[in-house]
Amino acid sequence: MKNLLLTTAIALTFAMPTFAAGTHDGGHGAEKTASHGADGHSDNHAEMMMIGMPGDASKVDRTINVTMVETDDGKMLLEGDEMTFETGETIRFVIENKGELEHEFVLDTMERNAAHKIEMAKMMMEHDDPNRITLDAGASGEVIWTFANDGTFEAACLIPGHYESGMYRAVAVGEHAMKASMTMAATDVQVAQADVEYTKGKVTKVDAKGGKVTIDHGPLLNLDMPAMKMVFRADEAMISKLSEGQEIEFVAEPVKGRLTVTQLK
Ligand SMILES: [Cu+2]
Repeated sequence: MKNLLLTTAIALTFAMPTFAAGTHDGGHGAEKTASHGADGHSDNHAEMMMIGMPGDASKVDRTINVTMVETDDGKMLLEGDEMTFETGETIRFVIENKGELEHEFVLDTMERNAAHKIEMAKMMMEHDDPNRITLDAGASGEVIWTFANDGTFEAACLIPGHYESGMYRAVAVGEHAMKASMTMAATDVQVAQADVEYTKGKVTKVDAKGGKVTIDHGPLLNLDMPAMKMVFRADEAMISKLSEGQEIEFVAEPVKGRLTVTQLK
């Protein structure tokens, strides 16, 4: 009887981890595909993207001009020509950064841009993918892209805080062109109407001279950022109310491209 119990126990011990591992792998694998698929760290990877593939410079159908700008009221924009394309069209995007900050131009699905935005905020990842170009202030560059599939895509800057400042544009390919502009309009309204939510956090460092404060915080819903520890800007008046170890509830917003603590309670 003792032996039988022992055997059963061993059988269970072996069975359980195998089952658990199987479930974990499946879930994790799927998640990885969703959030890391857009990395396209190799050209092969990029060729399989929903939005299309790097284009052939000798087969460019049209040129689209894009200007990266920062406005006086704190917005950042990708200005320029309408981005409505035919399926299969190869476009030369000529991009000029007229702002004072570094910006990037990424072509991808909205889902992948959203996933990447979170990764960028967490790790400040540097990217070098064919669907992406990073431009210093005053610099210009090109992305040549062939749009392979019908659908609603997005051109965006995923540098933390920039997307939230308005740095994204709808890219409509094929029959979905009309739908795309309608969806984007609806998204804008949603963002504008969202109530400002206070986030809980703990101040871990105050740099009064630099106008910076490090906060270990919960999810920032208005910025679509997960819980993490990061540096925010704060003006003199705000800094004077903050001290190391303090538990706070705060609101952070992009101000001139920098995430800034704007409200506190
Ligand atoms: Cu930007």
